[in-house]
Amino acid sequence: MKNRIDRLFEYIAMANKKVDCVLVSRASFPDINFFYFSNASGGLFDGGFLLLYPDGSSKLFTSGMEQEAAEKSNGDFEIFVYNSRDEKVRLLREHIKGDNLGFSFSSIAYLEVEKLKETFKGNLVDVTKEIMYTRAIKDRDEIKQIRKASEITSKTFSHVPQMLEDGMTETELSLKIEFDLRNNGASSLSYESIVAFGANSSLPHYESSSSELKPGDFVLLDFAGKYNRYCSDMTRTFFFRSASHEQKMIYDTVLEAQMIGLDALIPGAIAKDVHDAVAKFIDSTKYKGKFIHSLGHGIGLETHDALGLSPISDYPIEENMVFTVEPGVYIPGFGGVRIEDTVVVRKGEPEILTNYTKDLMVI
Ligand SMILES: [Mn+2]
Repeated sequence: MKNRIDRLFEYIAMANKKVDCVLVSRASFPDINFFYFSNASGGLFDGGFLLLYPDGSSKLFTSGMEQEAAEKSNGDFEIFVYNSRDEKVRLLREHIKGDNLGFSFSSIAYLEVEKLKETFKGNLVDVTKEIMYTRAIKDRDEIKQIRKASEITSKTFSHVPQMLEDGMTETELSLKIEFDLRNNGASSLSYESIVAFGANSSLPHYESSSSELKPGDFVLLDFAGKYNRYCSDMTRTFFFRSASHEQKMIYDTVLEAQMIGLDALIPGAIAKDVHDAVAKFIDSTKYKGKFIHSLGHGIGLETHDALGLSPISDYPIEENMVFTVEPGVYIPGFGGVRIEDTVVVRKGEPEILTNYTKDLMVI
């Protein structure tokens, strides 16, 4: 596979944009694109930046504080060190090539752009989309990290049945889960864990509270570990002590919906058609209108990475894109079920990276 910078400039050329050099800045936000293009393994590089060139080369600019981290990193870049704001500006002036500077307009604060305009007088070109497309297709190394993160997460899911206790709070279960994730080798959490008991499970982005677990509850768990900056994402819904007929019906519907989504996720399919196939199925059941979010999202360095699987996603699916497939049915005041896996698009069926049973589990 071609290197990431070459692929970025290919997308820029395909969009007929004229860009002589791309700036990836760590000045405003923790812009994850910096780590994507540098592949820097350690360090934070606050205030630092990268310049990417059409010949596939790159330069990393850092304060003296992180010179060592830059040198120890396995990135393929030339390193330049500045020790003052003036030196930084001088380096920028010296190394920005040409009159057309590309950067992601969604990743730099307005204030930083104002400063940049004092340093660079040429054209500023937005390459947000091109970076997004580059990042959407994962290389072998990225898939390896996501696979590892997913294995860690799946292992914790397999420990959940032993964790559930009558009367425990959502917060208590979160703590047990997060301890277990770290114990299995997660470097951190991919996102804030969602632990929802009973009727709380009807809120897709529920925040855990002091609600107590009781027999007959839905137990919706959406949590995942990170490994080497790479995320995974997984949801399972269990039932505590018993499951009613209605709960089982919801579960079976969501499970079937997920199978439909996985079957449709093949190279060449248009992303929104994958979402639509699932939404259409759920709408053909008694749970019409109860699937209230998009089917999934890209995942990688960020939990919500690049392209999604939503009703407005009009791009074609390609091999080695990594997505979540996560249909759900939510009944306010009663509860909800979501089943989510992290998967890699392959030639035939997608490869599922998060592996734990999807059989209805009454614990
Ligand atoms: Mn997700």
